[in-house]
Amino acid sequence: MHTVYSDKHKLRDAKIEIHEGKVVAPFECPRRAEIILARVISEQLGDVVEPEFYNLEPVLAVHDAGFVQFLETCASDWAAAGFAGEAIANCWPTRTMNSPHIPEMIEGKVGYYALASETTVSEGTWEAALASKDVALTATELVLDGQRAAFGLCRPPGHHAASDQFGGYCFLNNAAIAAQHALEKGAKKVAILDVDFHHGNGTQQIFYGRDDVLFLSIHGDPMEAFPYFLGHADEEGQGSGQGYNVNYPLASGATYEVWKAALEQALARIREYKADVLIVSLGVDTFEDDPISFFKLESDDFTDYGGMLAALDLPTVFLLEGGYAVEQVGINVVNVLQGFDRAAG
Ligand code: OKP
Ligand code: ZN
Repeated sequence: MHTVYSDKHKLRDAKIEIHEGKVVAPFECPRRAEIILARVISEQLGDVVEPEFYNLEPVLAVHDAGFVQFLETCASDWAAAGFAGEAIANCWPTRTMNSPHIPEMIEGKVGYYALASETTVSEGTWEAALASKDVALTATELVLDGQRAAFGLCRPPGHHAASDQFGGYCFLNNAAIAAQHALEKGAKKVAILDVDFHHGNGTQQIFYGRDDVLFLSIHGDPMEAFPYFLGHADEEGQGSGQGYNVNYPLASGATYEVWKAALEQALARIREYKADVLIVSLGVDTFEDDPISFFKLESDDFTDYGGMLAALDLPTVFLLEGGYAVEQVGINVVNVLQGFDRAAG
């Protein structure tokens, strides 16, 4: 299958992340994409192509205009305020402070639009996020134009980004933008299967009230894992979206056997839904050696489930999300794609 890749991911190169009370080098770093690209090439997965350029229209179809404007100028507004470091949320509207007013001061704005504080908005982040959505849209377009599958090597990732919130290393929700684009291009039903270790809270929130996008996520139980405040099994959608949101939270230490049982249920639900297109939020932080996650998948397991995804027999768009065991991230991502390609014939 083709891989869509842009060098512009390198513009997302934050210097800090707050992790376990320490300032660390971000887990979500440019090297991740370099290693995955190198593996795509060395394994001859298929052609590597540049993304087409898309404007903000597909972004604004799922994200709030004020949020988008905020992201665009956040890093420069922060610098203009005289702050020397990277833009970071220090305080935000909590359960006891829910005034609708949006602060004017950049520090307050960052808090308003943040859902977590580990992720900074650094110079170049916005340009990289824009390129990442171009990668996602171009991969989607390849599949809508008749390719069996395509891989969008997105960086930064997207699945934590909600309609008006960033965080969890995510700014624009690439999978949501891609799904909405597929609908606008004539698909009637899109399934988004999120296999990243973390719950795709942003994607869930964006489509929670809708039945034209089925969202399914297999992830670390939010009682124990980020993003903590969404991703429970009792979140099933609302209104006409009731029944179109499906969460499979799994406890710490889940082996491939446990994880695969959840995947089988998810695949059965996708079959029943009769989707026109499948979008896979492909995070490989389910890997046993991932530094911030607690599942136990081994490298060969990724090949195995890639084959299971192919058996759905749907046009399939793979979009990169997480995976932080940097030395193995290329092997694990490409294993999924090769497993898919081999089974798809
Ligand atoms: C992004 B993606 C762990 C805190 C986790 C953020 C994780 C974001 C993951 N102690 N902080 O879903 O891979
Ligand atoms: Zn993740």
